[in-house]
Amino acid sequence: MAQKIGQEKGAAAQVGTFETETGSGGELHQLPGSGSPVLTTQQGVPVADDQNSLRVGERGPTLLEDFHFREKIFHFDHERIPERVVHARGFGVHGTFTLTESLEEFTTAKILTEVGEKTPMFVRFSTVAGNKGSFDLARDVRGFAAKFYTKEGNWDIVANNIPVFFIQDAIKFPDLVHAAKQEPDRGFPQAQTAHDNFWDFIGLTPESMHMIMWTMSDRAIPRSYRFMEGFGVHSFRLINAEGKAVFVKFHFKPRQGLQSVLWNEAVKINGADPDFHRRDLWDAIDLGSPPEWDFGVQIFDDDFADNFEFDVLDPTKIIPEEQVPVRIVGRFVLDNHVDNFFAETEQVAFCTQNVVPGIGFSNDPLLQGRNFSYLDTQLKRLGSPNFTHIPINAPKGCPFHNFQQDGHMAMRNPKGRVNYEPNSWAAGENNPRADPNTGYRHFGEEVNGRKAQVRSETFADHYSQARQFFISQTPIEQKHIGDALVFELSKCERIDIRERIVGHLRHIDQTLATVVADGLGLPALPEPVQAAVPTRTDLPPSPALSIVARGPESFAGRKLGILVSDEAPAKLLKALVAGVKAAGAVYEIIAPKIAGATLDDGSQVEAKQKIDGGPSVLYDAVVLLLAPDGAAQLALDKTAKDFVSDAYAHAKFIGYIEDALPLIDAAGIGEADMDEGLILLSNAETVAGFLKTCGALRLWEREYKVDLDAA
Ligand code: HDD
Repeated sequence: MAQKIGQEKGAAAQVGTFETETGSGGELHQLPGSGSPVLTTQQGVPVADDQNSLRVGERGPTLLEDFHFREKIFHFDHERIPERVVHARGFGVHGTFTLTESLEEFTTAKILTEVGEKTPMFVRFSTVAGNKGSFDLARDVRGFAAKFYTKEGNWDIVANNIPVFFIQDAIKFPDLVHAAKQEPDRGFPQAQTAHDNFWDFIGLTPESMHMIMWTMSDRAIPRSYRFMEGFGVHSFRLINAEGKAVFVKFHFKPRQGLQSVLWNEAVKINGADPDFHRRDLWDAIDLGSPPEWDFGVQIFDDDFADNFEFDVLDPTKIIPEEQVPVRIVGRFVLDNHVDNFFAETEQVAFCTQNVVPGIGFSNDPLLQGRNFSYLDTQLKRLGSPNFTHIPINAPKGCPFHNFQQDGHMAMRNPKGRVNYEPNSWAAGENNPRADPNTGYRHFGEEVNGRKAQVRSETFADHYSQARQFFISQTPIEQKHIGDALVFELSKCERIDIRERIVGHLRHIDQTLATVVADGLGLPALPEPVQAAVPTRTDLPPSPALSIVARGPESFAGRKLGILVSDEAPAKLLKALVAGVKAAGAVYEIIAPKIAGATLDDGSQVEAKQKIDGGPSVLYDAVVLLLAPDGAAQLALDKTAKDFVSDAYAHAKFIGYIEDALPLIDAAGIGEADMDEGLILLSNAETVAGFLKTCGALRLWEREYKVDLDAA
């Protein structure tokens, strides 16, 4: 109902109309001539003074009577809600899913059978261990939780960017998370697993070894959310119209390709831009190149499951794509910012139990436990069973009716007399009924057995797939895994904790175990820990598991950093900018001063970053366009030297002109270090060649050399 407010202010207030969130109309008084509404209390009372509280005399005490002051402070005091116990730091974005191939043979779910149908969706990316205010580039698993607002209800795939998990049974989740997060006495370290408690738990939990290979790999330091895969991890069920079920694993594959950063780079990015990942996604959407993913499924039947080398209910195992190919059946694009971070990113509530007809669960003990935990945690976090009334959590693609009522903050309240079923009141909008035909049906799987707290023997092999992952990596990726283990374990104070991990590595790969033992300076190679079953050495490498082997072939979606000085060559910069655009990439200008630079043709170029605010770790490749004076000056500047030496050490491609050589030299890159990754730019042709080479993203051979130089 529209109501008149503010009329009592007489001629001073103009009246307009507005829509409130609940859809009821109202009238809004505007401040004359300002185009803005008048500030009001939550009760709608117009406020005359928002700068001074009510007091006695000019210097006297504040009065309790000031209801505006009290309401404002009261509300502010309660602005925070508990952060998520894990995945606290997240970034949400809206998008659309489109089905390209029907899975009607396997499922009745409309989202997976109606080709061309567009389903709105919301994704929240996250890190796991760090608190809400931590940094984006922690070495960590990334959450990739997706909510699809389908015509048959909300479907959540609460995915990660890694296809396996640390533990096999949900009962161990609190221990895992306690061990991974800050140590309880000191409250640090923040957002990292490089500490005794984590590695102690891991060393005593051999089932985590496969996951450890992934978290110590480059997967745990992605270059951007845009360059990550997503995995539903568990085997789920698809159920068709005849009630028959198959197993399914869900995959999201970035159309931009996969990419990660180096650990040394991650450490520096966290200082230079703690919001690196969220800014990257925000900018990509703003610049009109929203990221897209292919949506794929691995479908397999019970026969396959019975004959597969491992248990398909074990969440520490994958099914190699070479064995069951990922069938691409859809695509999604993430192309819309949230309007309000709190309302959407913070308040979104994912639950693994949110499935739609035609999609069901397997008996994976981790999934079964998750189905309890997610619903439960939302009550704590959002404060009411009515969290489903919050717009980001409410179904969008379909009507919804039930007799659930009351509770804190109930925004949707049934009308009329009937609030139970069965009832003999007249049929109608407020009297919903279950539908045996289209309603959700659980898959009628036969189950029998003895009640017991047991772990199936089919879950006992903890090393074979860890080994398979390791041997599937390119040599540089294997080196990164070794480096990461040495780094993390070097942060552990207890030698026995370090040694126990090496004892596990001995079941995975002897060279890896030796390299890590050597990196830790252990006096001798520790004995292998006792294994339940011997490692299988017959599993072939799975090329799908490597990032580098599947690297992109173009520079599209990547970012070039161009360092310029006054008198830099305008013609070359123009060619670079055109080339970058043609490659579907973006660039940023970095200059000694934020005002930018005056080029050799007298034109002015604006800078996005001042040199110390735009270190080279923020870019995929860099160019040095410097005039002799500029190069000489920057050769004396520590941050400019770091810009070049870091780009070099991080194996990036560096374009330069002759006049920039003094800076390169000052950065410690002598003539003998000039490799094919340093590319001389002189004209449009060399610029085009440089950008083509940048498509390889890194000159990995250089990393070995840099590491040897450092040793
Ligand atoms: Fe979880 C959040 C992913 C195991 C309990 N989890 C959470 C989020 C993601 C995952 C992406 C963030 C959702 C968001 O952005 O709001 N979790 C996983 C994956 C797992 C997994 C892929 C293993 C395959 N989780 C797991 C277990 C339990 C939980 C075994 C408990 C038994 N997870 C939670 C939680 C969280 C959560 C405590 C914290 C906030 C929330 O749920 O909404 O309930």
